[in-house]
Amino acid sequence: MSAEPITCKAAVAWKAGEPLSIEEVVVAPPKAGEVRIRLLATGVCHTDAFTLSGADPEGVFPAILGHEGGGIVESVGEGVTSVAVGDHVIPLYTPECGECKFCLSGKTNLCQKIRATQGKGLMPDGTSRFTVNGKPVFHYMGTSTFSEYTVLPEISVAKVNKSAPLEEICLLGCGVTTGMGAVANTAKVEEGASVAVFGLGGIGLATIIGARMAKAGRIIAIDINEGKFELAKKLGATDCINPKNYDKPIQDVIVELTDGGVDYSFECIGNVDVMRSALECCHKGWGESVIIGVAGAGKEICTRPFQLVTGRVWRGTAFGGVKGRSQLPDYVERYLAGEFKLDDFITHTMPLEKINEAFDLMHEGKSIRSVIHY
Ligand code: NAD
Ligand code: AHE
Ligand code: ZN
Ligand code: ZN
Repeated sequence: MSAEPITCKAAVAWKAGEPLSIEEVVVAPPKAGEVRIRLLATGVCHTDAFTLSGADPEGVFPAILGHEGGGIVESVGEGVTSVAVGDHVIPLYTPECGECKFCLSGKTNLCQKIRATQGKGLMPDGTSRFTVNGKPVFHYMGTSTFSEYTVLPEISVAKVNKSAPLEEICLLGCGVTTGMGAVANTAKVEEGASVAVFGLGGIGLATIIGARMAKAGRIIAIDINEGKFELAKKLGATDCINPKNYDKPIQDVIVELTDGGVDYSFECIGNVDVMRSALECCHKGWGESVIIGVAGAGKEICTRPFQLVTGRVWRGTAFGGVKGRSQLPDYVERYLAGEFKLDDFITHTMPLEKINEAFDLMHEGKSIRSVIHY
């Protein structure tokens, strides 16, 4: 029996810079190669706020934002074989088709099979599955988790262990995986290495967890909000530094503290000036800096080329280099095995109706992750 449209609640971003508005949205059935899922929970990531602010060159409106979800497959379109109704899944903004040049390269997780349409807020066939009062509303990052139901391409869901609580493992849909993966896959931090983490939100704290798991020797946590330091220390930071307490550039402070600079640094803010500091606090000859933060339209990074000539390396990472379909289920298993905790990240939970409070809490520096429970 083919699926029918579902009318449900979603938070719609009508315009950049305006609060989200709770609307009745009609979610069309999944087409061939697509699945429709019922969300149980979604985290709110800074990237949602970034796009809502209007700073995202790919931001289109009206749209249903959200990309850190956990849900259950409600119906599947024609030809879908890898997931079935009732499966627990995490939506993937970085899909894994397994057959494009990128997937086959073995060098990247950045599957490009549907990237063009995804970046335009559309499903792979160039249309949207969402309407409000008969008018189409755009998808976001191929996931749109700020809705009770959403439609995704089959290649954009990771099937995970049903015994894992979706209200927690939704955080593996972006923030926690990104930070942990950046350490393990992108930087490949080794035992005893020194690490600097700039920005102690969900991403930075997950980076600290990853660094601790890699048995880094020293983990220096940097933030201008000292309220973040307690949790950073609990998760493994050995030093916490507020750049505002120094009258010289923070990179100079870190170079002095570490006898020449750190082995690895991670920028988890999206500030191009901090990206420069993160590179320049790396050790001459080998230090590597990984950009995780997302910077707004028109922003550019700069440093003296001499920084690179003398052996420092500048890298970036999306979703921590993790291949969602083949590797994310194992993150869930590791969570279930108790290797790391997720509840430390969840400072607030709320129903969809209060989602704007999640953005306020983030901007006020009061939350790590707010999780919406449907
Ligand atoms: P967040 O808002 O929860 O945390 C950011 C932290 O940075 C806050 O603690 C804030 O106090 C701190 N900060 C701000 N300005 C600072 C400064 N000048 N110096 C030091 N600290 C400063 O954000 P988040 O959800 O953790 O996301 C962090 C960044 O990572 C965002 O840019 C987000 O878009 C990006 N992100 C990227 C990926 C990826 O795949 N590359 C994935 C997820 C998030
Ligand atoms: N659309 C923006 C860039 C946004 C961006 O960099 N997104 C990250 C994920 S952030 C998750 O919180 C990402 O995966 N990038 C790779 C990709 O293909 O989008 C812009 O600048 O245009
Ligand atoms: Zn995110
Ligand atoms: Zn691919």
